[in-house]
This record gives sequence, C-alpha cells and structure tokens, in this order.
Amino acid sequence: MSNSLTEYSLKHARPSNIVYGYGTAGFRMKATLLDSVVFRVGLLAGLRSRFLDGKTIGIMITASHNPPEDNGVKLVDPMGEMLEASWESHATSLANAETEADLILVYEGLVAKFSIDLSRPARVVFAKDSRESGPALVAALVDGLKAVNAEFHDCGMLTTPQLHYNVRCLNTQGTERSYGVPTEAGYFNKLTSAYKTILSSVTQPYSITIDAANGIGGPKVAELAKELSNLLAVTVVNNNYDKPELLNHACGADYVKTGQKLPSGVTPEPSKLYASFDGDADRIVFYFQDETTKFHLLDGDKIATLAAMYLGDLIKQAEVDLNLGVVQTAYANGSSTDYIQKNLNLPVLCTPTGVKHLHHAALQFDIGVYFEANGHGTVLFGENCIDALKAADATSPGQLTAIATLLAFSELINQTVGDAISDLLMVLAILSLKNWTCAEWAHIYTDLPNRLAKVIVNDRRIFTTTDAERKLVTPEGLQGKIDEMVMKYSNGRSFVRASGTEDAVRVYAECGTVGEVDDLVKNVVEIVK
Ligand code: NG1
Ligand code: ZN
Repeated sequence: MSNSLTEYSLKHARPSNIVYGYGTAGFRMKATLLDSVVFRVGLLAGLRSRFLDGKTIGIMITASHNPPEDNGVKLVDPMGEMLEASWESHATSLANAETEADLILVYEGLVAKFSIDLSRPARVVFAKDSRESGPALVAALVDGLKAVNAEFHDCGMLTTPQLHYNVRCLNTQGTERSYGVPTEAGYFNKLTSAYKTILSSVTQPYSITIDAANGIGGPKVAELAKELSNLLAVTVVNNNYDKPELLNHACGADYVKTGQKLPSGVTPEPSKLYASFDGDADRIVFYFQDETTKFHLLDGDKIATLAAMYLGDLIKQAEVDLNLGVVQTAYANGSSTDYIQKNLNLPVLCTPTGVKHLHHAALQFDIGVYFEANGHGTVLFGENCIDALKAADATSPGQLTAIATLLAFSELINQTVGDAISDLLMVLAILSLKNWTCAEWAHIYTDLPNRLAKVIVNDRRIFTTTDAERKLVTPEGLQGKIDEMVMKYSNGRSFVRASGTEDAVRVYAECGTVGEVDDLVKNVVEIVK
C-alpha cells in the first residue's frame, strides 16, 4: 500500500511555501495549486468511506462563483451533507504533509486513530463543474483513489447539488428512506414529478429568464424545463458553459447580489421575473425591473420569507402539529428577520456563516427553512415531519390537498444542500399557487439599505468573533468603537468578521437610509483599517 501510495504521490508533488486549509468551501484557490490537494482528497475519501463501513462518499470539484482560473474541491458525506467538521482538519493535515514520507505518516496515523480496516471496500463518486482545469484535477483525483484502492464512479459534469443528491441516493438505495434514483434522469424525474403534483390545478406556464453564469446549471435547467413545458417557460441566457473563460464573468448570482445590479446579457422587460445561478448552481437570486426601471433584488432572505410564509400556511391547513423555523446568518437583512418574527410569528435562529452551520441548526425544526442572504439555502423536512404527514387522517378536501402539497414540496426541495434548480421550482410553484406577481413578492417587506465592504488587512486571523459572528472579541476594543459608531444612525447595524474564503475582512452595515449606510460602512472600514 505505502509503496503504491508513494509512487502515485510522486506524480502529484506538493508545491512548497503554501499552507492549505479546508475551509467553509473545502479547498479553494488558483487551479494550478490544486493538483496535490485533489490527489490527497482522494486518499481521505477512501479513509472516510472505509471508516463508515463502505458508505459512498462524494467529491465535488468546483470553485462556485469564483473566477475561471480558480478551482476547488470538497467532500460530501453519505446523506449528502457537507463533510463532518471534525474531519476537516484531517483533510488539512494530508494536504499540508511536506514529503511523501510525511504524507504516509499522516495517512497511517489516521488509519490507526480510527482503527480503519484497509481491506474493506471504499466507494467514492465525484463530479466537476465546467471549468477548464476540471479534467486534469479529475485525473489527479483518480490517481488518489487508485492509490488507496477505492471503487469510484465519475459522474462527469454536474451541478454541486446534483452530486449531493446522487450521494444520498446511493446510500439510501433499497431502504425505506430511499432518496431516489442515483442518476441525472432520476434527479430530473424527482423534481418534475413533484412540481407537476404541486401545480396540478395550474394551467398557465410561468415564464422566467435565467442567467446561468455561463456555468453548468444552464444546460441542466434547460434539460429539466423540457419536461415541464406546460408549466414553465424558461429562457436561459449566459449559457456558454462550453466557454469556461466566461464563467461568472459580469454575471451570476454573486455578481447580482454583491453589486445589486443586473448581469450582462439581460435586457429586462418591465415587471418580469429573472433569476441568476452561480457557477455550480447551488445559489440563486431573483430580480426584476419595475415600470420606472428601478431594480428590485429578491435575495436569499426574500426566498426564505416566501417559503416560510407559504409552508406555514400549508401547515395550518394540513392541521398537523409541526413546528416551522427559519435559520439565517448575520448577513440577513434586519427587515427580513423582523418580518419573520413579528408578522409570521416564527422563530429565527442566527448561526455563523457557512452552510453547514445553517443546515445543522435547521434540523432542529420539523420544517427548517435556511438561507444565506446570498441565495444559498434550502428547506429541510425532518423524518418525523414526513411520518406525521403520511399518517395524518384528512377529514376535508382542503386538508388533504395541504398534506399532499407539503409532501410534494419535501420531494421538490433538495434535502441535502442549497440547489438553484430546486429552489427555482420552489419559488415559482409558490408564486403560481398564490397567483403573485414579482412586485407582490418584493413588497412583503422592504430591505433596509445595506452595504458589504472588503478590507485587506495584514493578518485577518486576529479578527475573532462571538455571538454568531455579530461581535468582535479581538482585536480588543474594536467592537466598542463599532458600537459607538452604529449608535449615531437610525436602525443602524454593523459587524465585522474575517472571511472564510478570501484573505480579507468583511464589513457589513445596514441603516434606515441609503445616505446613512454609505456613511456608516465607510466609518466602520476606517475603524478596521
Ligand atoms: P466568507 O468569505 O466566509 O464571507 C462567503 C459567503 C458565505 C458563503 C461562503 C461559501 C458572504 C458574505 N459570504 O463566505 O455566505 O457562501 O462564501 O462559499 O456572502
Ligand atoms: Zn456555488
């Protein structure tokens, strides 16, 4: 084993002078630096699968909304969730082992630590997005998997959530909680069947234009929409996934959310709904331009609010005792949190940034809606919730429909991770059922004007936080200064944290007026510098 591992590893030498870290998005950086990392992720996936009795582990090669020259790699655990946090440091140790001998020491250390029986089978599936560097990184990964004798299956080009779906399907096949058929056709079929069930009384197709960020979500959503032509009229723009140099360039969910503006390639018709995916289609934001050409963004907070409102109503109609809650991060607009708590009377939890935190917190509700403001999120239906809905005895047609609709939403909405395609269908289903225009959705509440700024500092690690990242602990004294500043503004709120994905510190601010928020964010940036 060690011999062959050494031989394979020599083909994937680790560059010197780089320290790798498995962060909120796995490993992510310039693609040219990732060869050894991806190879070693293959080793870890083999260990993880063997540790979990041969369950299938997923690996996704993507850098999401980042530029074309970047890439990244992350592991997916058996139920389609992110790699268990305690294993992230093992990924980091393997990636940073200097020499082949060090690598074997770390690898064998993990085998011993977890008493892993290397004669057991290891199973891995993987996919990549549409980046140019994808195939070469896949080749490195395959070497890693061969070096540890893991069985593997290459799913080709998929969206990140499709890969998560496949992993869960493979690990639940043949059980009473089977998640579906582990193929692309199985994924499309699950979503389109649920959508047809939910909209069985709707006859008008909903028309929407999607900016696919020139990523892999474009061809996938176009393929799925063919199955739904009676209910959905989709136009895909920025769909050059075969020109990887255009990926995320002046388009996509991150561009639209960060700049609060239209992507290139979109010439909006007034009051018609548009959506943008990110490069691997696990994020979505919606928007439209009104008759006065004013741009309205419908971000993750608006999606969460819409979903919570609609599912809350369905629970009441279903007359099943289920609790519903919403999970956000500190980046959620204060107006959304207020609306959910005060108007919808629902609990809101705030967690640190990073989907794994939100996902984990959402599991404590029967139905947990979680979204980051940037459009990454989903709705989790707990096993107890599904069982209660299936067991409920409906005594009226209204109750029966509500129960069936809730169950269909649990099929429509990706239960593993945020999914742009599944979230798109969820939103369009709700808008269709409510017969709402995009303006009606936008006006549920009005966002407080907000700004997100980035500050480059010498060492971002000195910025440590508490209270779900809303307060700085260190550098000492800084939080006091920020609090004093915030007090000068109406409805002011601001917080500072180190980014987990970039070498920078982020400053968020919101206030009652645009003039105030521009002023506040500038002043807090000065405090941080
Ligand atoms: P960082 O760089 O830690 O702020 C960003 C996003 C997160 C999440 C991760 C993972 C913001 C403010 N932050 O994290 O929400 O999506 O990337 O990709 O949008
Ligand atoms: Zn993404």
